[in-house]
Amino acid sequence: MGLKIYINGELFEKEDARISVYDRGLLYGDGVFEGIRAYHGKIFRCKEHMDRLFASAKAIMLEIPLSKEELTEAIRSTLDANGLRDAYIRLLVTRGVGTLGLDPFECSNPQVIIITDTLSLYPREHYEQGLELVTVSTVRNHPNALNPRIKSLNYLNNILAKIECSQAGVTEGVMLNSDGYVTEGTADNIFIVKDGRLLTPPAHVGILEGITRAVVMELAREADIEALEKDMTRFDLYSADECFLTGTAAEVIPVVRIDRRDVGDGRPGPITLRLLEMFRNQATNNTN
Ligand code: PXG
Repeated sequence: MGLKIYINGELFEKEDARISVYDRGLLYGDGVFEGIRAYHGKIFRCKEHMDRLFASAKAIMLEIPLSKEELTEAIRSTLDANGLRDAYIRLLVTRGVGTLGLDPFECSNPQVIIITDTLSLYPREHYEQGLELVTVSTVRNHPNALNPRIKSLNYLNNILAKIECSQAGVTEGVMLNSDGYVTEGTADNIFIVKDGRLLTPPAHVGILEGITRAVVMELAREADIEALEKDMTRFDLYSADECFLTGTAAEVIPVVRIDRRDVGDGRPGPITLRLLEMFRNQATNNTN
């Protein structure tokens, strides 16, 4: 039996799961989404993902037709229908079918889609050897244009950055904002360690406030590591002792080289590895 996809309360076989070509998610990227993970049958930080989805939807004046509880239940039943316990969950809400015009108020049939699938993990070498990054020339969306805090279905800003990474022969990159401040990776938040302190860019520079990012901040404090949000430039990356990225799929992934400069001694750092271990324990011990 194939994979089952949830669309508006019904389950469809993957091949039969279809959305209209008039859907505004397709026509304009008009919608919001979440990337969530289940570990051992439990949805990791479900409340935080629901809160972020509803905040994104509110920002674009999109009314989600289900409550947070109903959506959570829909995710659970989709996981069950697919017999998945360790999974990647993609939850989308589009504004639905409208006319070809821009006006969102012509349209009132949001489409709720839940895809649950097996997780494609990053190769183990990435964790053991660490990633090489470049800073890309594509500037992160300006918060006054399309705020990166909104997890919208329009990811072209990030995709353009990802193209630059591929062309530079690296897997990930760092995006700066229009003032040159470090924002985040293409789909991950960034952290550095400097003189024993953990630093990450604040929301106002233009980032998606990652759920993994928040968990790592909590874990650092538990481990008595000072953790704070701070504006940083490329200089801060180049002179960092350690660096890592965080995200639902990646968890915590060490960075060892940035723009051809070694980070610290060019190997995954001790605080990075400690936080990765703490994160995995927390995710798999179901204490969230
Ligand atoms: N920044 C951006 C721009 C993101 O898209 C994160 C940070 C990390 O957030 P979380 O909440 O996951 O800690 C994301 C994550 C994927 C994938 O398949 C991930 C994201 C988007 C699209 C694909 O890894 N978002």
